[in-house]
Amino acid sequence: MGEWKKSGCILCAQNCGLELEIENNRIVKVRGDKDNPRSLGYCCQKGLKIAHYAHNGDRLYYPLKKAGDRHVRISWEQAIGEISEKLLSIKEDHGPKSFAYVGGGNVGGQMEVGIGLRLLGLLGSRYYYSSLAQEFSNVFWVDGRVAGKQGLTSVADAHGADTLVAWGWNGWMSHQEPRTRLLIKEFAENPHKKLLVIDPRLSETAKFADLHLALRPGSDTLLLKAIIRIILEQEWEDKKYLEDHVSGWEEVAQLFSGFEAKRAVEEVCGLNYEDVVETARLIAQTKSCIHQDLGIYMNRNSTLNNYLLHILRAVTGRLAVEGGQIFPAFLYPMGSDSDERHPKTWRTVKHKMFPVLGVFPPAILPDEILHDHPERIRALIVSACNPLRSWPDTLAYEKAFQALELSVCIDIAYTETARLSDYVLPSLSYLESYDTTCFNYSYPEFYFQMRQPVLEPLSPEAKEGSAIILELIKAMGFLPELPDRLYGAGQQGLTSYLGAINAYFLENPQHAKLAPLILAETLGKALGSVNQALIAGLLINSSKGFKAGAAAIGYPPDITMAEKMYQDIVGHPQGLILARFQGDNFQMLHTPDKKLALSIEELFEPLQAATIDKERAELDLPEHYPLILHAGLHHETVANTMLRNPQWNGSRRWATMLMHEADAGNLGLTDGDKAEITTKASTALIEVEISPHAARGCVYIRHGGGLVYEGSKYGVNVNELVQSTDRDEMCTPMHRRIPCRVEAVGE
Ligand SMILES: Nc1nc2c(c(=O)[nH]1)N[C@H]1C(S)=C(S)[C@@H](COP(=O)(O)OP(=O)(O)OC[C@H]3O[C@@H](n4cnc5c(=O)[nH]c(N)nc54)[C@H](O)[C@@H]3O)O[C@H]1N2
Ligand SMILES: Nc1nc2c(c(=O)[nH]1)N[C@H]1C(S)=C(S)[C@@H](COP(=O)(O)OP(=O)(O)OC[C@H]3O[C@@H](n4cnc5c(=O)[nH]c(N)nc54)[C@H](O)[C@@H]3O)O[C@H]1N2
Ligand code: SF4
Ligand SMILES: [Mo]
Repeated sequence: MGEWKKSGCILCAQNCGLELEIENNRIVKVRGDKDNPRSLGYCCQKGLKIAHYAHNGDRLYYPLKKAGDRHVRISWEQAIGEISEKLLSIKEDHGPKSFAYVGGGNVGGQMEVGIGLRLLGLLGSRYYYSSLAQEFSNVFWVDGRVAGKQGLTSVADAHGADTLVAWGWNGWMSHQEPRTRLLIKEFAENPHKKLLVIDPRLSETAKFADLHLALRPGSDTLLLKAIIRIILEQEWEDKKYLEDHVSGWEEVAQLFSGFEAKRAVEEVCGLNYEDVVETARLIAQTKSCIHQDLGIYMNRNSTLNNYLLHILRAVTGRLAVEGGQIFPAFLYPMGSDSDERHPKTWRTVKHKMFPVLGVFPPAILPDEILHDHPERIRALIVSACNPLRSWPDTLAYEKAFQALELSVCIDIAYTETARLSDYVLPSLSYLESYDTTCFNYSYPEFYFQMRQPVLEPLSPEAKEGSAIILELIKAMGFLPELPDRLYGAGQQGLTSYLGAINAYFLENPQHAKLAPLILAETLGKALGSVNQALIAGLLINSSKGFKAGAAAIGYPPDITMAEKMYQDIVGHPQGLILARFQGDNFQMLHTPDKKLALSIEELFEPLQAATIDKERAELDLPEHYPLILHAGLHHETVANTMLRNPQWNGSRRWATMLMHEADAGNLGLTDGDKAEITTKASTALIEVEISPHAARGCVYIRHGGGLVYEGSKYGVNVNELVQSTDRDEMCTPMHRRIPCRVEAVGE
C-alpha cells in the first residue's frame, strides 16, 4: 500500500484536484479529489493517466549541450556560465531586441514566467512569446477594449446558466469548464435547461444538444449578425441593462439595421431560420451563457466574431453577470496590459506586430529570426513550451532554430524542441515542485490551489524552472550582494520577512525595482523553493480589491494577512477559497464609468463590410484545396504535448485523420486506408478514419501528433501542414481553416 497525497491535474486548464497513491516514488493509483472546492471529485480519463506524465522514457536527468548533431552531458556550472556569457555578449553586440523569452502558456504551472519576464526586462527586451497568443489574442484584445484594460479577460460561467451555447467548443472532449461532462449531462437531462451547439460537425458535445446548428464552416459572422438583428427586430433586448451598464449602444445598434437575417441564415449559413429564431429567443429570454472556443478563436474573422459575441451578450444583459460571461477575480492577471495605440508599445522588427496582453504571436517568430536586419532575434530561452510541435509552421521553426546564435530549452523531457536546442536544462516536473496557475475563473469567490510536491525529484540535478532562470540572472551580475539577515528573516515566517525586506528597501531604495528577484532569491532560499517565494510575493503584493476580498472572509486586514493566507494555502493542498470579491462584477471593469465600452470604432467598418455577398464569396475555397483541414482537434486521446509515452492511449486510434463517409467515398477511400493530405505548406501520409463526427468538406487531424518518443516518431505533426501565413490580422493561426486536398495513394 502506498500513501495517498493531494495534488492537482496539470493536463488541462481545469487543474482538477487529484489524489495520487504513491508507492516507491511512483504513482500507482489516481482518483478525483472530493475535497477540491472547484472540481469536487471530478476527473477525466486523461487525469487518471497522469502517471505517464511523471514517469516516461523521455525525462531529462541533467543539463545537456549540443555537440554536432547530438547532445552531451555537462555540469550546471558550465551550463549557467556559458549561457549567461553568451546572452550578455549577444546583447552587447546586437542590442536588447536580439533576445526573446518563450513560455508562460503552460496549463500546468506558470511560476517560471514570473522570473523569465524579469530576465527579459533586465536584458532590455520585451519580446515575450507564448502559446496564449496562438488562441486568445483576438478575444483578449476585444475584452481589453470592452473592459477598459487588457488583462481583464472574460469567461463563461456556465454552471449558473439555464441555456448554454457551445459555440465552436467541444466541451465533452476538451473540458474547459469545471466538471464539464457532468455539466453537459445536466443540460441534456434537465428539461429546464437547454444546450445549444453551434458547430459545423456533429461533435461529441453536439450529441447531447437540444438544438444543434450545424452551420457552414466559417459562416459564424453572418449567424451572429443574424441573431443580433432578430433580437432587435423582436425587441427582445434588455433595455434596462443597456441603459445602466453599457456605453456606446446607440452607435452599435445602428450597425445591424437593414441586415437580412433570414437570407444570411438560409443562403450562407445553411441553417433553418426557425431554429435560429429559437436560438435568439433562448439567448435573450433565459439565463443564457455562451462558451466560445477554438472554433471561433482559431478561425476566420476571430476579432470580429469575439466582438459580435460581446455585443450579443450585452444586448441580452448577459455580460458581467453571474451565470453569463464574467470577468473573474484574480490574484494576478494572465498578462500585462498592452495597448498598440500607445506610441511606446514595442513592435516586432520584421512584421511590426504589436503584443496583446504583453504577448507576441508564435506565428511570426520564425520570420523575426530568419531575416537580415541587425536587430533580428538571435537568442531564445524556451521554458515549459514545445514550439517545435505546438506552434504553426514547424518547417519554418526548424530553420529558425538552426539560425539562432543561442537556444535554451528548459523542460522535463527531451522534447522535439529540446532536440534542436543548444542547451537543454532539466526542470522539476509539476508533480515534484510547488506551482500554481491563473486559471481560477470565478467571481466573486476566488479559488486557489498551490500544488505541493508529491513525488521526489526523479533526478537530483533537476531544478525549478524559476530557479534555473534566477541562476542565470545572478550569473549575469544583475543581483546585488544581499545581507544575511534577509536570508535569515524568511525562516521566521512571512510577517517577519516582510519587516526585514521593507527595512532593506528603506536603506537601499535603488534596489526596489529588483524586489521580486530579491524576494525570489532570499525568501526562496529560506523556503527551499523559488516558486513558493513567488506565490508568497503575489499574496504580499496583491491588489486592494483582492485584499478587501480576503478580509471579507476573515483574513486580518494588516501586515499579517499574507502570512495567514500562506499558512492556509500550505495547510490546504486540496485548494481553498481565499477571497470573496466585493461588489457586483461590473466593479472589475477599468472603464471610468464602470460601464462596458461596447463601441469599438475600428471594428465598425469590418462589421458592416461583412455582407452576405462578401462573406459568401470569401467562404469559397481555392480550386486546388477544396477541403478544410481542422488542424488540431483537442480530442480525448491527446493532452497537448504533455503525455509523451504513446502507450497511454492503449489500443485507441489517435494518429488518424477523421473524414466524412461521403467525402471518403468520393475519393475511393475506406476506413484504415492511407491517404495523402496536401496544404500550401507540405504533404503528409496519414491513415483515414471514417467518422460520424466529421462534417462534409472537412478533415480533422488531432493536435499533438509528430511525437518523437525515445527517438521514434508517432503520428503526423499537423503544424508541418500549417504555413505561418495561415494567420489573421492579430497573427493568430487559422488552425480551424487550413485549405487542403486529400488524395488516395496507390498500393
Ligand atoms: N482531451 C484534451 N482536452 C484538451 C486539450 C487536449 O489536448 N486534449 N487541450 C486543452 C486546450 S489547451 C484547449 S485550448 C482546449 C480547446 O478546446 P476546444 O476549443 O473545445 O477544442 P477543439 O477540438 O478545437 O474544438 C473546437 C470545435 O469547433 C468546431 N469548429 C470548427 N470550425 C468551426 C466553425 O467554423 N464554426 C464553429 N462555430 N465551430 C467550428 C470544431 O468542429 C470543434 O468541435 O482543449 C483543452 N482540453
Ligand atoms: N496546429 C495546432 N497547433 C496547436 C493547437 C491546435 O489546435 N492546432 N493548439 C494550441 C493550443 S490551444 C495550445 S494551449 C498550445 C500548447 O502548446 P505548448 O505551450 O507547447 O504546451 P504543452 O504542449 O502543453 O507543453 C509544453 C511543454 O511543457 C513541458 N513541461 C511539462 N511539465 C513541465 C514542467 O514542470 N516544467 C517545465 N519546464 N516544462 C514542463 C512539456 O514536456 C512540453 O514540452 O498548442 C497549440 N498548438
Ligand atoms: S479535465 Fe483537465 S484537469 Fe481535469 S482531470 Fe481532465 S485533463 Fe485533468
Ligand atoms: Mo490551449
